[in-house]
Amino acid sequence: KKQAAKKTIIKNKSAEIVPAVACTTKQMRQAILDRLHKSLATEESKANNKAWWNATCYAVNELLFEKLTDTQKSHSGHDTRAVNYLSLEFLMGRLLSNNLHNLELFNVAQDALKGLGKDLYEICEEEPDMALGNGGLGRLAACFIDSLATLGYPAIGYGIHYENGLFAQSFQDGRQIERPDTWREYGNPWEICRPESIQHVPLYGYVETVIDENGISHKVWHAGQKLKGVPWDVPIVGYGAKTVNILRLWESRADEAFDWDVFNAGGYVDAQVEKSKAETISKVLYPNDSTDEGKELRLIQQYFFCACSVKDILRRFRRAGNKWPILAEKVAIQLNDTHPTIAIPELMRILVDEERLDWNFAWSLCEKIFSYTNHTLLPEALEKWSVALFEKVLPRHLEIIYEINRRFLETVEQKWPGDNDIKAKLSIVEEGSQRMVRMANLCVVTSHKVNGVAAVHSELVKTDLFPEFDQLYPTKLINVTNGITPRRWLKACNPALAALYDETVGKDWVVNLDKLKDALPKATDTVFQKRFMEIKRDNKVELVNIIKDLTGIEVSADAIFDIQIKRLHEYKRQQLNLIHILTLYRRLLDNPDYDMVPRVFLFGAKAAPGYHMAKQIIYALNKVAEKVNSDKRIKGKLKVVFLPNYRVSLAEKMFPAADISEQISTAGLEASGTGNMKFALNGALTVGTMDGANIEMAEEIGAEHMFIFGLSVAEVKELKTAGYNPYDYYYNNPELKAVLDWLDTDFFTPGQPGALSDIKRSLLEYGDEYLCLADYESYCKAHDAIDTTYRNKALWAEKAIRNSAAMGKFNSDRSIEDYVENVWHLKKYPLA
Ligand code: B1H
Repeated sequence: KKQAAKKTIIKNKSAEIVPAVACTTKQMRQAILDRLHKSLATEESKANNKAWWNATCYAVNELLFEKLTDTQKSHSGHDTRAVNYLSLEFLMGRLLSNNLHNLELFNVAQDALKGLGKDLYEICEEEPDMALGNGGLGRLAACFIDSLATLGYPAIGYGIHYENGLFAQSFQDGRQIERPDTWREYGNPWEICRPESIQHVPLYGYVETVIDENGISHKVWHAGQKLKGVPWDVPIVGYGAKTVNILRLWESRADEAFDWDVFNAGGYVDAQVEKSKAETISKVLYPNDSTDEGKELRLIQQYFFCACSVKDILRRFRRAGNKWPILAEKVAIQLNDTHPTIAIPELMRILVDEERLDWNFAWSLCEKIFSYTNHTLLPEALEKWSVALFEKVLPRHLEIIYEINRRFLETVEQKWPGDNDIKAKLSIVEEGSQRMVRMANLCVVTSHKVNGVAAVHSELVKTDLFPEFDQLYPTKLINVTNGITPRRWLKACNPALAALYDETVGKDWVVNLDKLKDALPKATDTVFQKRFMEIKRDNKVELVNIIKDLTGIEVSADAIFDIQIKRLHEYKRQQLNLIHILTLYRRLLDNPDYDMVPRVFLFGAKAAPGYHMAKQIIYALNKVAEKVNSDKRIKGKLKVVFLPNYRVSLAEKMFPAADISEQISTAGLEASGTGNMKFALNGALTVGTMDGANIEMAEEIGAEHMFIFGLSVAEVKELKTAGYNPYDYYYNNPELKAVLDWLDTDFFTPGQPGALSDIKRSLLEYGDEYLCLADYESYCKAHDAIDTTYRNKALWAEKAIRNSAAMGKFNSDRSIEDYVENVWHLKKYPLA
């Protein structure tokens, strides 16, 4: 079904804009037609929107490829220091609208297509999301490479060219169904294959000790299998197009040269089998957000892309004619969580075994090159790989890890002589019935900087996760608060609000988000308030149409749009939102005249396919939605909508239409959150706990303009230490007891009593690990305050403006400048 994509057409201001790349409407129009005719072999009368989309992308490419080449020439000409951002995830979303905005050619393309009888917004809807990530961690990587290019820093993103990105979600009788995401089944105009930069990656096999002609021994790894890594480059256009960097994604293929025997000696069928085995390595993105599966294929994925990337980095270094002593002057490698940790022993292996450098020298280079970002404290997310698996897949890397650990434990011995408990705790290798390699420990030991992603999280990394490491290396653990790119998350997704800001504070806010503060004095200006809230209402009307298209559900734009969009996880507490919704529903049923501002609760979330409770929560929300939405007694005061297949492109339509942003994780568990920032920037008010970046948002906005509730990090700790008993809350709060008991009936699942009982059990019998019941009352009160505040239109508008205008700190350009100053030490090289 086609989604309504009609945006308020912004008055064409192209006359005032000096585009980064010279292109008139006429030229753009001709370029699109040329591509339609000459690249796609079709014509206006036959072309469907997909063809128009392709033609437009090709036309854009013609403009940006030149900048890409110029950037690469400039970077290699200056032999620049670059950051290599290694990440298993890049959640890019769509690129056409973003690239046009960053080239400052959006209006030009809009006019050009209009002249051809086409609507650019509709054309953009044709683009499949590049969903090569799960959630916040992957989207952060995408925002960061946008900022790196915008700021003019030499940077390469390295990742995997998954054939299937994050699964597509649909619902069947309220339950999540997963289907493969075939985003590039019919080709992808944005990627360039680079066969000239193919890499070969060994796996399995054994290690031999070899004595060289000088009588010195070294190790040689004889692989049992080899993969071929084929790079696909996606251009990353900085705003203003002064820099076009690349995202390099590796696709795995069989290495026919290595498997020559199989491929030739009559093993035709065996050869095909080997080939498809090799291709499985980059076949699919693991759909877990914040849990670790410990599967062999996943370790191989990690090694495959790290090995390709490290070799590619060294190839560029050598090509520049450089010598090893300056490797760390030219190369910075950022590890996006522990997933690319294996790059560390891989670089050591190349330097020591292949380049025959002295261990100490190689190690001193690694210490300067690597830095690591921690994104979570959840124990189930901290990666560990069994020694046995390592031994089988990466035997030489295991030896190298042992040697790194042996030397590290000597340092520990010096600091804490004779303390074996500390040694056991800090050791990279965990002893036990199954010996395990602790990837985070390897990262901390090696990296010169380790950062958390929001102030409170970074503090907890120091005090709770790595306290001894903090004593051992007092300047290593730092904070870099996350941010979001204002290009995608305001300029492109909310053109009307962007235009209002252009007019109010000047166009500079796009690259200097602090400028929004200049709009603060207008927060109490009735004319400005009216315009701000009219834009919000228009965005809500657009979302109303999308909701109708996607679900058939009718909602009113006059209701409060209360939105929770993020991965489904118990620590994010969608179930707390659920029991509050049930509370309102009960109040309405008990008293049909119950006075509340009509409210639409919107959800978007994917559950990891193997995460039972998360799937139950989706099911419950869908079942409650069915019942609530069709209940005439409550006169439309309450609606619940779970939009299927939440992804970046859907997010772009939801953030601008939100009145309330739900950021309700148990304090201490959401490392940062970044959706929280996107909501506020687009003028939503937050109902949230003092967790992650919410805390810093409260500092910027003023907590009095948010709906803060619940236990603090310290209070959570106290309660857990004292012994938490959810039944205390259950028996003491009749409303809470009633809604939980409701879940045991068949009210929401007629004929199937108990179908939702799992959720009640998790909140009572299983101990309510995430303290939903402890925060329930305070959460309900926060929602009552939302209702009261919303009735005061001027007050609400003032707060909405204050939230948006105070988001300056949370732009990813600031995050990147923090990394540059404290971790990477890069210089800018924008094109003239
Ligand atoms: C975040 C992850 C994550 N933290 C393991 N950890 C994964 C862990 O596939 N895996 O195995 C995938 C993802 N993701 C998120 O990072 C945090 O929960 C957010 O709070 C934070 O905003 C985001 C970016 O820093």
